[in-house]
Amino acid sequence: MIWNQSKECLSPEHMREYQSKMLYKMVDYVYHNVPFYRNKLQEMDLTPNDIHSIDDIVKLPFTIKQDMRDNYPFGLQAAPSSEIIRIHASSGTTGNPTIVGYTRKDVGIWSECMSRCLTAYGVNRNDIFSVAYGYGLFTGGLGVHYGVENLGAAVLPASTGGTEKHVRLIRDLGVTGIACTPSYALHLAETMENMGIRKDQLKLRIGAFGAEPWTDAMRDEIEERLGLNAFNLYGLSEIMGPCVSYECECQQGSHINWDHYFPEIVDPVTLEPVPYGQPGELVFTTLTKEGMPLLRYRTRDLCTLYNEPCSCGRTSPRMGRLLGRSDDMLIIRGINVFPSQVESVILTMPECAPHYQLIVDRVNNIDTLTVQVEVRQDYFAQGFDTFEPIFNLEKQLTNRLKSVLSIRAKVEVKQPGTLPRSEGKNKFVIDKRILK
Ligand code: DLL
Repeated sequence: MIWNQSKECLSPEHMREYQSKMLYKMVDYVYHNVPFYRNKLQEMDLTPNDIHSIDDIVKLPFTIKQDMRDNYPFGLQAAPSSEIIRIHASSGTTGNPTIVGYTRKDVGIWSECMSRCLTAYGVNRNDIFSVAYGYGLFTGGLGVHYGVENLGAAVLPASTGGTEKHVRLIRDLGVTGIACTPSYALHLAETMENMGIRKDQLKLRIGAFGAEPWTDAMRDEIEERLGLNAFNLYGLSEIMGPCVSYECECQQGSHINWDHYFPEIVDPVTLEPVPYGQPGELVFTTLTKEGMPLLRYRTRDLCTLYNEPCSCGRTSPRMGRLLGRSDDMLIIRGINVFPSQVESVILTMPECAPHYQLIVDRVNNIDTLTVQVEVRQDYFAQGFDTFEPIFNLEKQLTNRLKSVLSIRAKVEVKQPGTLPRSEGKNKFVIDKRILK
């Protein structure tokens, strides 16, 4: 089944015409409504009239996360605040989070695109669909929720946590679909097994997984343990949230909703365009967004785009699995964490030396973060070699990190001189999660 045949299967020629028209409109819109873009375009001696077709996108300036930080909170917003009906936030590299405001039309398009994803997975009005992404500032929960409602299936807004209760509800209500991070799906499977519940007691048949990297081996394991078909769901808050791309039944990459989010691949160093079939950094331009439209937003996600026809009939290009990132962002329990955020917290603590290390691991399918940091020599000499001050320091740091990162980290304060020092490229992060 296809949710929106006229858009998802539009011939590439007609889609080009449509995208060309929308790109002109979008550039005109930001030129007149976002001083940041007007200045950038003027610096490059560009006006909306220089946009004649979608190919002219390469003339436009890039946008990066730092631009949002510099224009915090609403500097990149194009719509007047009276038109904004929803605000989400995600982590920035340090300090300020990225704020994204949505108009009513944006939320409608988001739901439409999300319904396209769900339909491609095989979800229909008879399904009971559990959304186990976090509800709140994160776009996962509400984003998928609205798509399920728009499609007409029944949504169970389970959110995260309370896993045993959730497993019981999945069994008792006959829940047929679920959306969560792939690692949470494995945690759910484990909890279910520990509760003595077998997968043949459940009616689960479809899973929509994303928000963090996963592999085909994880797909096989989730499908085997939960007894469902697992599909990829990709998105990012800056562009919209979950719904930017989705797998169809062919599972040969994820179809991009390119009538709304126009993709390009560029070389992350030279920023030159990279052709289909070759890896590089994924860049999106929003073609229809009103709240916070973005031109050529550098996602930092590395992947390859394919445009060979897909036997499902959809004509959109597909993105392969993510190959990594061109920055140092970590995704821990589905939450974006930058080592620089940890550093900024450590630097506020006079007792701590600027020597630290992040250790990321996965225990029982749940990501863990340990932050090791050295105490300063002078504090060490003045009593910070005994249990109590160290314990209090660890507690204080844990709380500060929690409020900045939104996840709990285990803090270990170490003696001066015990953590490895950089040799050339600093290795602050040890990621032990093996994604095979
Ligand atoms: O993670 C939105 C989302 C929610 C997507 C639920 C899918 C499902 P952010 O918090 O802004 O938004 O994080 C975006 O997460 O740039 C990728 O690095 C990573 N990511 C998202 N989906 C996938 C995926 C949401 N399917 C960042 N596979 C992106 C691998 C993913 N990584």
